[in-house]
Amino acid sequence: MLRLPASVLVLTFFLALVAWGRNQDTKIFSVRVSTKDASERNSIANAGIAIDKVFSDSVAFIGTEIEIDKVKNLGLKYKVNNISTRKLDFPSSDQAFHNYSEMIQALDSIQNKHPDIASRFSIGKSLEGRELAGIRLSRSKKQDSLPTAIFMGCHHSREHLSVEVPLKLAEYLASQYETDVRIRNLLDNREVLIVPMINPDGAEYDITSNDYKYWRKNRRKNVDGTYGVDLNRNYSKGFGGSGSSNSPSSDIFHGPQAFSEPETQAVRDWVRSRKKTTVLLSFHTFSELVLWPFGHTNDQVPSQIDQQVFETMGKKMASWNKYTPQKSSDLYLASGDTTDWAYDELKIFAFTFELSPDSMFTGGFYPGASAIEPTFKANIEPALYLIEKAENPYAVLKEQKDPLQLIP
Ligand code: 0X9
Ligand code: ZN
Repeated sequence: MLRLPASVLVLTFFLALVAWGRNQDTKIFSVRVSTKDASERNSIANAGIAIDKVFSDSVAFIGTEIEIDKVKNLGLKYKVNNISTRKLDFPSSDQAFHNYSEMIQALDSIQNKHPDIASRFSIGKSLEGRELAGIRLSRSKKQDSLPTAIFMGCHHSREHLSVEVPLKLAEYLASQYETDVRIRNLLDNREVLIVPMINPDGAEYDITSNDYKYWRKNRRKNVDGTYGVDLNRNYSKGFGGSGSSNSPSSDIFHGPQAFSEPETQAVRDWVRSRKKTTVLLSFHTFSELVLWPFGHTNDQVPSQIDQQVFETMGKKMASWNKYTPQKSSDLYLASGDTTDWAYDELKIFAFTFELSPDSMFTGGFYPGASAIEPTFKANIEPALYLIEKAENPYAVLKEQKDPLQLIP
């Protein structure tokens, strides 16, 4: 029989207890921490906490007693509100949201109704074996012959609204093709690829009981018995740097190495293979922000022209959805996200949108079904703009030269 030293057994027991606690009766708190500046915000992110909302004088996040202890140790002032008793019910009150199988059915239905322009595809499988399904919208049958725009949702499981917006975008584009000249023109001359649920295992887990679980990561079983890797910390650019954690129990655990997860591997291989991709949008919630790279460093992207393209496109899109446009790192540093990788490796103009609501006091991750339609509507024009500009994102710099501001 294998004999282990007592200290190892005690440690194992302790870790198992932490893991069990985190996954069973863990109390969940909404926490508001006073912060003076970006460096205090970064110290919180560097403690392994996933910041959900940045205010001028504070930040807010959802966490457990573990995260509250971390804030205590940083010596920052904070207020907590226990939200674990709040009952929320995805199946009844939030029925309009799509669970995994409903999302698949919705994609099938778009394809069945519009076979000439819509076709389903898969970019791979999640850790638990769910198909990572997408829909391709284009009049052209020939793959990789037209400028391509990519939209993704739900890297973070509790951000269910980030599934609905790209799904509705797919339905909208397909249904308007016959009647709307602008949409027809776009789909005749572009490929639009939409994968609404990058993290289906986490999304399903978040709704497995009648209480939402505030689950963010995927469902990887980590070496210490805790669950989950933060998929938006698992890409390679800046992997393991500021605003990510090497502690498996952290909500911003980056995983054992870059692209350790099947979901991020699938995104990587798929995006790499679609050589005509020039623009990409990864939907998240919440805070109402339009973000662009870099997020892992305060440095600008190396090309000043590209930086101007990001800023011009970001601000233009924000003029329609009324979100706040900013470089990701101005919010807080976070390393290993989708957009830093996509821009760095493939020079794709990649954006993150933090959708509605604007704060946790107006619904946070669970704003209710009434948020779906207005949030989608606010983001139609930004999405069409991205698709339009996929042909040559650099052209936005010429259009910008409008000293009399005649262009609306
Ligand atoms: O932290 C994230 O992954 C994103 N926010 S969320 O609340 N949806 O988790 C923001 C990523 C943008 N990147 C940086 N802020 N650096
Ligand atoms: Zn997110």
